[in-house]
Amino acid sequence: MKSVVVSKRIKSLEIQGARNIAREGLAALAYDAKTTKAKTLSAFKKELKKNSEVLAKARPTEPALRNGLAIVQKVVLVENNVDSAKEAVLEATSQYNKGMQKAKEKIVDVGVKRIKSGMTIFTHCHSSTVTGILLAAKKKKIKFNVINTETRPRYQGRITAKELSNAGIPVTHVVDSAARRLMNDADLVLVGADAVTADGSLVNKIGTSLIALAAHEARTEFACACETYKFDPLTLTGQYEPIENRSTKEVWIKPPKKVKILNPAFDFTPPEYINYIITEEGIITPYEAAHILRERARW
Ligand code: RUB
Repeated sequence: MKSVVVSKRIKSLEIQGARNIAREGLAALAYDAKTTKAKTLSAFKKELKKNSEVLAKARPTEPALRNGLAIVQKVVLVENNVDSAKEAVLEATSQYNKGMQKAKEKIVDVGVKRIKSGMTIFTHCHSSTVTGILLAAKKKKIKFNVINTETRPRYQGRITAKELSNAGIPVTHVVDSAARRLMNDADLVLVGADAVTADGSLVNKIGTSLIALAAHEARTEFACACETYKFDPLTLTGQYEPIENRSTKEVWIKPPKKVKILNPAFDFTPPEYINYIITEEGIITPYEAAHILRERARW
């Protein structure tokens, strides 16, 4: 079952970042639907539900994937045989992935206008949306520097540093705790998102909220690049965004017996620390998230 294999690759961070997780997760769901041995519609739906649950559980803080999985579950409801249900799954997953790709392209178009020659951009973790904007700015011959954090405990910052520096962008790589020390050197903090909640909070890699605090104190602009696909409709109905706690071994393999380790993967940055969110619908304030979520009530 590809969904099981891909969910393991997502859990281990071999596939990381909200967009990649959503894209690969939905592609696996589509593959399993296409190659199913289910003979009846109810067996097909049961298998689809099980695969969706396996994928959704791989990383609980990923509404971009969850929203896509929910759409797929919904479209099969009206189908009355296995073949048409298969077609519906393939069509819905492909539309969703195409939509996310288009959204990223629009975000890059908008975001690139925020990068000016001479600027220093501070980023955290690895967001393909953020690197997409920075690579596009480089292509436009805009000369800027990047400061990026290593992103403990899994060092996704190294992916960012390699990607940007391979493209010829000057990168200064720092430990996470150097953020406040360097904030006065930055003109803009630009991070990605795993989720945006109905109250306008940003859920992103652990440490993002500390960086936002430092940016706020230094009067450095703090922005997030995020498709509205990552806005979480469950938070509109009162649910809290779940925060994934990862294996403590990522932090310390053999800690002393009495030391308790916690390894939350994400944190909440409140809207008052976010200047704007770059979405495929243009630049919005975080407070507009609830409005956009209400418009997306079909989810
Ligand atoms: C990645 C992370 C990224 C967002 C956005 O965390 O926090 O900033 O997922 O990424 P992890 P993208 O490495 O734990 O998945 O813009 O690529 O969707």
